[in-house]
Amino acid sequence: MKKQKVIVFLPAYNEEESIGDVIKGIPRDFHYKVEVHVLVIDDGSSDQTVRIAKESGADYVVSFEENQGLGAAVRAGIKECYKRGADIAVMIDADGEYPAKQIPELLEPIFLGEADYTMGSRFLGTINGMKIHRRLGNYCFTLLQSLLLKKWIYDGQSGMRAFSRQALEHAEIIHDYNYAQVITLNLVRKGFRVQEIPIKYQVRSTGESFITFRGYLSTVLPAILKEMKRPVQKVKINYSAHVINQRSVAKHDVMTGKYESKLSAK
Ligand SMILES: Nc1nc2c(ncn2[C@@H]2O[C@H](COP(=O)(O)OP(=O)(O)OP(=O)(O)O)[C@@H](O)[C@H]2O)c(=O)[nH]1
Ligand SMILES: [Mg+2]
Repeated sequence: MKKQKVIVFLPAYNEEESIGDVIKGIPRDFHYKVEVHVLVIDDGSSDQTVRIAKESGADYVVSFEENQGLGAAVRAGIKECYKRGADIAVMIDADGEYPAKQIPELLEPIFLGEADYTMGSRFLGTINGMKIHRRLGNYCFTLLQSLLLKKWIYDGQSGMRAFSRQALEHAEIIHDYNYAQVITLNLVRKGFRVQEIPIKYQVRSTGESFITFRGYLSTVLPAILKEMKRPVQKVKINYSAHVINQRSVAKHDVMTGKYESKLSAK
């Protein structure tokens, strides 16, 4: 059987201090039926992000001439992965907050044919260092998505996600500022199956966050309402497109970091 091509993409804006370690931490060789490539979407960085990304093993870099925003960067990442023939794409922030080594776990429900879209969930896993106002903001925006979708979601703002090829083909991000909420509303309404995987989250120790309360209220909230008003068509999903295993024995303990799965066995 042909290997499945997984492209891991990182949206990055001035992340020279952290992007190297994130790229080096991406598991490349965790299953004999999977090959992993790394793509960086450089959102007009003015620092050494691109040089360090290449030196650390990035296979491809797409650079915007000017900063366009995280929503635009993720949209470009999705498009590029699809164009490059990815069977599955993973996105992970370049700021080192999300555990690249848990990418195989994020992929597992897709390889088992149980999900088309997965999100690493900080609130199902462990959180180190998130400030209280950020925590409350996350709860509110996650609750809003749950109510709109009539489906319980634990972490709607995660910076670590995976998409089947069909999800890549159909995902729409309707604004440039952010993607986190509108893409989930879009994919779930189209019938894609979402699953959340517990992850270990560590708040950034370098660089700068672009999240502002005002940005969320003035841009994200109207975009959520706009997305919900758009009519979307259900997609006929191929549930077994990426199946490479029988049901695995995934056992993950976020406290000890121990993980056992048939997928991680070579
Ligand atoms: N700051 C910023 N980051 C961007 C932009 N475009 C892409 N990114 C990248 O998007 C990812 C998430 O950005 P963060 O600022 O960390 O956003 P966040 O993780 O939701 O917020 P924090 O919890 O404060 O870290 C990082 O990898 C950034 O480098 C942009 O226009 N501004
Ligand atoms: Mg971050």
